[in-house]
Amino acid sequence: MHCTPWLVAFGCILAIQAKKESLVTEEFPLLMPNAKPDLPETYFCTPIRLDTDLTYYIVGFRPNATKMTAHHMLVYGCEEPGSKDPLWNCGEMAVKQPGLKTHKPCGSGDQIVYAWGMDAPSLELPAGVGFRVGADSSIKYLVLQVHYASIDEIPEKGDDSGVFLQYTEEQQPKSAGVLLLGTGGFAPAHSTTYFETSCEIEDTREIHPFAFRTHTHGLGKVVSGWRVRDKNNWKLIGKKDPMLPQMFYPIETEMTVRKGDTIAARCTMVNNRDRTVYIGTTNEDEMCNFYMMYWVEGKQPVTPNTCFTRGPPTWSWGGWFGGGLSNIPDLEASTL
Ligand code: IYT
Ligand code: CU
Ligand code: CU
Repeated sequence: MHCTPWLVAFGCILAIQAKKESLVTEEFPLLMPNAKPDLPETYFCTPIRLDTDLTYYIVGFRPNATKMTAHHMLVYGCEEPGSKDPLWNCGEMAVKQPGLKTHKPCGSGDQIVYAWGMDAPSLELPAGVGFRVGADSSIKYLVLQVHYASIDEIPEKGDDSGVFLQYTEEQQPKSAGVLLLGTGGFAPAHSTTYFETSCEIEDTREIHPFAFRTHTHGLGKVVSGWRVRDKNNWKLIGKKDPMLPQMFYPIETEMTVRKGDTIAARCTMVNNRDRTVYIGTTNEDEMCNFYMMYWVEGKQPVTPNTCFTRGPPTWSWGGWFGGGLSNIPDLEASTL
């Protein structure tokens, strides 16, 4: 699009703006390769290797989910995949399919770029925002993980659940990224326990959160994520019942996060069991995660992209050896 000098500047800008709105995107199918899980609760992973000479910008995700078959699906960006096989077992709390290797989704450098739970809609990133993958990025592979809830609806030829990646080769001015907050720690038997984490933001750019996702296992009641200014001025980023589909929900409030702010998350867990429940990777354990999807101007996402603490009982938001935060919204952080 070129504008000859006599075109009124305004008209020219409109023309360019119109072109931007009509961004040309392609769709790439990241689908299970006619997978045939033998049992429910199977977690399968399949990789795609990205061209390392070209940079692609993922601007949207369109799920191809066969109802009832998939409980959840995750798309990981990896430096190295867990395996280079077309299909492998990759569940944290999984049934293992004989004949297939078992590996984590990513071998190294992993981050979640999309999450689908029952009835999740497509995820379109804001205008001008893209997940940068391929050459000019640490994401060299994309790995699809499907958690099979049921195998009854899988056709003879196998399952093709997955996601259509909407991408462009046109450079996007803003980069999408995901900040993962998590904790360690444990919940004593018959207790309500707060799993808390927080980190100060060092990046000098303005960070624009636009979606969030929560993840716990069965004991999670409420997960809330906050921006804390001056360690005492709290603003909610997102809050959800983690038993709802664990997908990325849009952030309603327009807000930015900047250097010196603290990002904080709390998982309120109720343990009615007769035993202590620890953070860990099996169904018997727990996890406490708050994912914040954001965009920043420029080519690189924010690093570090994780914020983990020891969690309870030794680490808490307000503790001296914890987050050093005050004016904690105790009730709002633990009720829906
Ligand atoms: C111990 C824990 O909290 N694990 C979480 C978060 C996590 C995700 C990634 C930890 C690491 C990662 O590289 I990606 I280290 C966890 O496993 N969360 C699950 C998985 O991402 C499936 C989830 O559903 O959020
Ligand atoms: Cu699942
Ligand atoms: Cu988990």
